[in-house]
Amino acid sequence: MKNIYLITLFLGLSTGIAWQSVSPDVLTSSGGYDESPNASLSWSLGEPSTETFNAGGIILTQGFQQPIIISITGIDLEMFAFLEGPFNGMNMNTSLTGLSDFPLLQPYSLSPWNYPGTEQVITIPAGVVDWILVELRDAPSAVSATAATVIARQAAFLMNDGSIKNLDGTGNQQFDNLTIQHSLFAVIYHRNHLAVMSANPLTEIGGVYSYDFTSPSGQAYNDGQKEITAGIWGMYAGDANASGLIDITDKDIVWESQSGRKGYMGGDMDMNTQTDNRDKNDFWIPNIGTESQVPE
Ligand SMILES: [Ca+2]
Ligand SMILES: [Ca+2]
Repeated sequence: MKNIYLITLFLGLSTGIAWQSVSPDVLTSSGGYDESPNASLSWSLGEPSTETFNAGGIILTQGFQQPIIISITGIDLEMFAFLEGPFNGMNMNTSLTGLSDFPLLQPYSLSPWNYPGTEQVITIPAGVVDWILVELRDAPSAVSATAATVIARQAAFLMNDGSIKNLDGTGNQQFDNLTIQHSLFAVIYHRNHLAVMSANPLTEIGGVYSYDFTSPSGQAYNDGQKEITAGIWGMYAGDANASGLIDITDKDIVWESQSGRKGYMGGDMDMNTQTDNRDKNDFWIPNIGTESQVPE
């Protein structure tokens, strides 16, 4: 009997189906599984637990009470977001990648992100606006998707059309070895814009999880975005020190020390390579007092 089970599972993998069930199941000649809101019951006849198989992230225990704990071996992420600063009414400017100090290594290893990933490229793909940091949270609801529910983080490229791509600039982001128990929520961090979290769970079709932060309204949790043109939403510019709050320190500590200079800097809020009065007047001033709505 065990051979049959293994063959079935391997067939599932080879067809590329994105497994995500973590509910218990019973695989015997006679038995079943049922659940109500407060209890679950599984049963089988004449099968003590005898053996556990482990292959390719799948654990199968044979016999009575056989939990099938299936780790997703890889999911695709297809998301869209805009940044207020570089947004030009249609898409986003890509001026930063022309800088000699545009980083080839992901820039989120510093505080407050402290992300240790080694994402790195040799050349910057065409159409890149900037590096961003994507975080996945696994929770029953948005309000409960706190920092304690983080299951993965990954640096990626934000492209000028708002799409978030892997390091070749064309493919979806991919995450390996995830186990999802509830629903997936995504948080997007950027160096000098306020982070956002999806107001709703990501939508899954055939192993591709999708979310569009740019429209319609209310896509960011707790209305954490700004309408940057009619019917389009983007992340707030002006958080030059990435504190999660746009306030006087962004101007006094960061912008003032960088004003008049060219380069990859937090004070360059519109991301046109130059830190100057336009950054302060057009982005920092209108957004003073705005705070990230990502659950802590
Ligand atoms: Ca700040
Ligand atoms: Ca600027």
